[in-house]
Amino acid sequence: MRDFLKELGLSGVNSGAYGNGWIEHPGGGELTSVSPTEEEPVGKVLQADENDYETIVQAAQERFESWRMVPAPKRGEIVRQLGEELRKYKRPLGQLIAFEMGKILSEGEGEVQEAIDIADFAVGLSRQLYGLSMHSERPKHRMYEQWHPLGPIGIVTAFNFPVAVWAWNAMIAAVCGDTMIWKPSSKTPLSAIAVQHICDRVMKANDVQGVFNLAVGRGSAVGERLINDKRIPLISATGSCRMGRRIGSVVAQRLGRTLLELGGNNAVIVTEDADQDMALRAIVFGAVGTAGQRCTSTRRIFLHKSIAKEFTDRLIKAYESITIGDPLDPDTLMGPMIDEGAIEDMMAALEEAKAEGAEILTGGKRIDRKGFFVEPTIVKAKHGMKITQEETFAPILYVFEFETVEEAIHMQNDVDQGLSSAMFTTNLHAAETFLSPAGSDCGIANINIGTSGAEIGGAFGGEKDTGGGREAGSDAWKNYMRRQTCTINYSHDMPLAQGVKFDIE
Ligand code: UN1
Repeated sequence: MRDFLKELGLSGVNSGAYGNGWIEHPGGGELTSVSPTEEEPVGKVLQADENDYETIVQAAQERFESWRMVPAPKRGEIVRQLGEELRKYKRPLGQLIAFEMGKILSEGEGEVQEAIDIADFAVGLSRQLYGLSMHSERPKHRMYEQWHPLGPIGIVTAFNFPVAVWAWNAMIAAVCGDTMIWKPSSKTPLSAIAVQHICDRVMKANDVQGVFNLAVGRGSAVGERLINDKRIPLISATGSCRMGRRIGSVVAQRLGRTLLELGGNNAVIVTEDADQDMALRAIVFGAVGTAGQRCTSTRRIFLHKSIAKEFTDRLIKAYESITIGDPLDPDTLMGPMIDEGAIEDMMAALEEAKAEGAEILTGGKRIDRKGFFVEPTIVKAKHGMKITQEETFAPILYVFEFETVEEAIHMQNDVDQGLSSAMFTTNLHAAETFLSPAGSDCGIANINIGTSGAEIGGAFGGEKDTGGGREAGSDAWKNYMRRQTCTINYSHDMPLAQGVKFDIE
């Protein structure tokens, strides 16, 4: 067993169910986590069944009754300790993420840093859960709004960010006074269990277990129950558009709230006057980083006609120099994809691209070695090709050409998804057009920065089929609370609003 697994408190067989404490023998069957590099088991997990699910929800409900009455800055103090504990385990947790998910170590550690950053943000936020006060139209009346905790919430996360995306939700929800049930991806359960061990220690020391709970389990035993459960007022989910449509409609039926962070089809526009060195580095990181498995990964680039040939040639050269291999090796820039299915999806997309007349400029093949390795791929495409409208979770980059900035923006927006976008330019007109109401239609729009690697301080999420949710910084905390408008009459009269008269004897 690798040292980092032991350091994180993991063993050969681990409970994947936690409701105010670990459930020792959850009944939902065994799940084996497989390293995409070694194609060997990392460890086993006992999944939650329906009864375990019920225990977990009840624990979260019960803890909510007291947690909501803990002053927010005191909740913040506990989240501060959690941030400290994450700092201590940054290295082994980064290693586990790299080992279980396949992203390179630097990105694995970066992901833990993202969790630490949002913990720090949440600590400050715990003293800033501001409501507005407004002037009443009636004499000696005071009106204000306040924000109260929402309840036990559900957090559904994907394999590609097995720790950070949970943290965006969990740290903010915790200072807001919510308790939570986390359903992580079944492809990365050990990363979730390792984080749960960290939470368990901190919460135990503060005698508030049951704030953070965990349910690794099948969709039928846990996922479907969670989204149908009226006791859970908010479901925050990250995943595919298909999954989001299902969650959105089920939760809407019961008039619950959702926060959806779904697929992206992110593009970079490079104008003729752009700093090409900068653009090149950002595009390679955006398209090849995490083996193209970020929701923010760069999937399309639009190059001005006058620079397209030269820039594409440089890009191909850069792609061919990428070191692919063991994500734990510090020289590696690209690790494996998550599993066999991901490779099949990538190859099917490339076949479709070819059938539509696209040309593969470099890459396109599976690498002949153990593990789920592929070559990062560049495809010359034309606007309107159907495959380029889809999010394939793989390192495929489609290259397009344009003549005017308006045309590039139109093509960029002409897809169903609306998460992240970027323009590389030194031209003020182009930059401001891109950022104007007639510009990018995405939730994230950057100038001279790539599409991936957002900081936690901003609100993160996107429009259209990306689902409309906003997580992490800015005022995303409002998703995790309920707003209450309060009017207080300190006069001795009973005036009605809008001057309505309703006098009784
Ligand atoms: C995701 O891929 O679901 O902006 C999240 C980024 C990261 C988060 C990605 N900070 O690329």
